[in-house]
Amino acid sequence: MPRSFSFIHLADTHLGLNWPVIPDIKRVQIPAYGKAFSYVVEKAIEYGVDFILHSGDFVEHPRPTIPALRRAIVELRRLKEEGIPFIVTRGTHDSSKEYFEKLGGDFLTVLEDDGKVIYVEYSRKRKYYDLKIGEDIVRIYGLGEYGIEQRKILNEFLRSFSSGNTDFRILLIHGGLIDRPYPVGGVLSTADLASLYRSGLINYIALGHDHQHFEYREFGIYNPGSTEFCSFKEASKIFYSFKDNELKEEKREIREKGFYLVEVDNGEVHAKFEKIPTRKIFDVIVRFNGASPNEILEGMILALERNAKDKNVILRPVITGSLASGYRAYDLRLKDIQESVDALYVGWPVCSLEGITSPSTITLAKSYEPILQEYFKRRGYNEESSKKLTQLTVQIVKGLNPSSEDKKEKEVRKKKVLKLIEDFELKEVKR
Ligand SMILES: [Mn+2]
Repeated sequence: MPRSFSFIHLADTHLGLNWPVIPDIKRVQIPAYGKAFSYVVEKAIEYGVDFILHSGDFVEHPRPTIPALRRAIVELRRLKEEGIPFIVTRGTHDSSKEYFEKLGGDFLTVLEDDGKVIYVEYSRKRKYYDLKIGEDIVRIYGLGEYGIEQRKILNEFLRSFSSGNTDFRILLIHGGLIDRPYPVGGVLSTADLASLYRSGLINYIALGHDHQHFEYREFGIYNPGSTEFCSFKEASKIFYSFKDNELKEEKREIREKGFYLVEVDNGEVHAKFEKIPTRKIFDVIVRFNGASPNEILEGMILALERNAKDKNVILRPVITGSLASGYRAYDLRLKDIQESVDALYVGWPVCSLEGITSPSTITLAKSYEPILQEYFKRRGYNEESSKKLTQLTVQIVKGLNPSSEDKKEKEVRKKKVLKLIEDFELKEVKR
């Protein structure tokens, strides 16, 4: 029976990511990811945990950029000095998909060579690692990312499974679950993992990959999520309605980032989710009812202003509900909405209005015709030639954008476009 030990479980640090991209070198977002990782390292030292587990996506790029490299080296050195082992498995972002770049291993191998991490992974020589803590042996298995092969690999792993003379067993997996509300390319189900726990083979399942935090304590499944926000998909959501010039908050879903602080006491797991101070990211969602573009502009500005009191927030306007009849989606003043408030970053507004389908290629082409004509005129072509060139351009765009995915039809369309270009009388176009 194991006595007591403690560890931290984190995942998806994505060191080196720069989201959102702000075209200003002073406001580059790469340090936000480094700070989040640094915070967890700080906590590990403060709590004096016995080890740290990372379930993959340590870095954003398989060949990390300089800031990511420096951050990784600095923080891992601190852990080394404190004698806290850092055990990691491979995520989607940690190794290259390019055939020849696989030669010589990935970035985690580089860190392993330098003694900075313990890299456990089923496909490698080091499939697991045994940590001796007092009288206990804690075994940590790694099962990195395998995409659609994940189930096959899990089964292989189980066939060759041996618990040895160990007291506590942990499995690191980088993969999503298909029965989650928003599955992120997962093939395993909660039931697959629950059986590992119930049979007593594994005592703690340390997941990574799904950036949204979730857990199934009764099955020993823990997914801390990413340590910083990596896209608007992960944002907190604030819902408003706008009616008779009045903005009313309906509800809010706040999402926070964090890691697990786990204490094991006589074999019993006590996992606590601890928050990380991150940037604040909000989807500002306003529901309109038959509103004009001006009313939508007004309502969206009000909602954004309420959330931009702190100038350091990242906001995305989301327009829902319905538009007054006679208006189209492109009548909305999206640019004005985006530029209405002073925030760290405001994303391009998202419209999901009822009864409005995205404009078809034909209407899109129509709205581009005057712009194209003007362009050709400015390049010195006469009125009639500008019209001809515009027509040709629009026909090419339409021709190359078939609504059908049928291969044969695509081929026919391609041939038609080529003929169109061939038949075009260049001689008739005059400057
Ligand atoms: Mn990830």
